[in-house]
Amino acid sequence: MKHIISYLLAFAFVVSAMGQDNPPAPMSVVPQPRQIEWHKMEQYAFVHFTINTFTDREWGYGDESPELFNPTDFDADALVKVVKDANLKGLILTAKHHDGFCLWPSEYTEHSVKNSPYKGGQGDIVGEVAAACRRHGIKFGIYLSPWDRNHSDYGTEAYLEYYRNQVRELLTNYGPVFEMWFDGANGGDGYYGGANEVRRVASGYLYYDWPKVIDIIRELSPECVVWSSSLPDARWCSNERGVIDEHCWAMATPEELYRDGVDNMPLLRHGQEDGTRWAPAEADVSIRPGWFYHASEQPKSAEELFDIYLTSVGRGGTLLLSLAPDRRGRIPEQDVEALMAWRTMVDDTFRNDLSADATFAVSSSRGDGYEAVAMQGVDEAYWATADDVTTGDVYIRWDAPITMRYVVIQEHIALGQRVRRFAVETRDGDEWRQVAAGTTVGYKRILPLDDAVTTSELRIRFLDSRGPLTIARVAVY
Ligand code: FUL
Repeated sequence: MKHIISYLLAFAFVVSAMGQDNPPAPMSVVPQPRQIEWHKMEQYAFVHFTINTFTDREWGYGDESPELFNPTDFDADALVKVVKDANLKGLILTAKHHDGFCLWPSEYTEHSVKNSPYKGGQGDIVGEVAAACRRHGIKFGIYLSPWDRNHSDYGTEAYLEYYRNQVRELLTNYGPVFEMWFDGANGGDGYYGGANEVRRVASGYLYYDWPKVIDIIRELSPECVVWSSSLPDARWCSNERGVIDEHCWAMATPEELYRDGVDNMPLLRHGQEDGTRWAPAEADVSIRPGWFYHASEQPKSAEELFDIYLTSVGRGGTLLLSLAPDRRGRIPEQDVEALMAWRTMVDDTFRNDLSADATFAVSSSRGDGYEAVAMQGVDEAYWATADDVTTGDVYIRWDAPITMRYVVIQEHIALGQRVRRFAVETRDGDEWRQVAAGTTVGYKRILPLDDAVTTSELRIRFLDSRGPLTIARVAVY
C-alpha cells in the first residue's frame, strides 16, 4: 500500500511539473455569485419619478400634497419597453425619494399614491413596473430613500422601524429584486410631519443601522446586490457623471470607504487592492442634467452617452443610467431617440470581434484547459499562468492587416481581480509599438485607441499581477 501511495505521489509530481490542470487558487477576496450576475448585466436603468416631476424640483421638501401626483398617460409596459429596447438589463425605480412620497400604496403611511388622483387612488406604480419588468425579462430593483423629509419620526428609532417595515413590505410584495439602492444624501431641513425644522442624524452610517436592513434583504431577496454606505455589494464610483476611474479595484474596506459617515472620495474612486470586500464601482448618471424631468432640460446626445458607456462599463464596473418620465409618465420622445441612437452606436462598434478569425498565442500557460484559445469567447474558460508566473504576453495574429479602434480585456473575476499593469502593442516591422496601456482591468476593460490602428499583429503584455493571470477574454473592434 505504502508503495502504491509513493508511486501515485511521484506520478502526480511529474504531471504537475509538465503543467497544472487545477485552477489557480482564488484571491482572498472574490465576488459573491450575486455580484457576478450583476457584473454581467453591465448596464441598467434608473427611473426617477415622483412628486418632483410635478413640482419641477429635484428634492421635495416633504409637505407636498399627494394630490399633485397625477401622471396622465403612465404605462408601465411602455416604460419597460424603452428600457429593453435600449438594451438596459434592469430597472431601479425611486419607490420613495427624499420627500417621502411612496409610489406604492404602503400600509405604513398615507403619504402615497393611494391618496393621489392616479387611477383614482387605486394605482400602484411600483407594482405595475415590477410586473412589467417580469413580463419583459427586465430585472427589477428598488431605490428607497433613507432620508425622509415627510415623516414626523425621522431621526428617531421609530422611523427606523417604519423604514424597515417598508423594506419588508416592498420585498414581500414586489421582490425578488436585483439591487436595492440606499442613497447617502441627508440634507437636514424638511417638513417632518409639520415640524418644519432641521434634522441631522449624527452619522447616517450609524443611525440607519444598515446590518439590520441588510438582514431583511438577505432573508427575502438573497440574490439582491446592496448599494449602500455600509457593507456594500456595490459602491458609488465617487461622481454622478458616469465616470469610473481608469485605476479601479473592485475591492474595498467598508469601514474605510465611509469613515464616520463621510465619503472617502479617493477610496470610492480607486477601490483598494487590499480591500476586505468585493464592492465594485457603479456609475450612476442621468440622461439629463437633473434626475427628475424638467421641461427646460434636454437629454444628453448619443455621443455623450457612448463616452459614458466607455468610462463605466469599459472600466470594470456597471452603468446605472437614469431616465426621467415626464408629467404624462412617459419617457420624453427626444430622450428615447437619444437612447436608441446610443444603443445603435454601441451595437455597431462592438458587433464584430476582429479577433474571432485571428490566431492567439501566449508566452506561457498553466496547462490543459487554460490555453490561449480560452480567451476567444469560450464561455467560463480563461487563460491562466502557472502558480509562480504573474506576468505574460498574449499574441494575436491575422493573415491580413485589420484596422482597430478598441481593445477589450476581461479578467475571470470569480477568482478575484489581479492585473496591476498592462500594455497593448502593435508590430511595426521588427519593433513593437505601444498603442495603449493601463493599470487595472477587472470584469471588463475597454481601451479606446487614440487613433485607429492598422496591424496584423498585436501583443498584450500583462506586466504585473497580484497572482497568476486569469484572463477570460481579449477582443478587438
Ligand atoms: C442623490 C440624490 O440626492 C439625487 O436626488 C438622486 O436620487 C441621486 C441618484 O442620488 O444622492
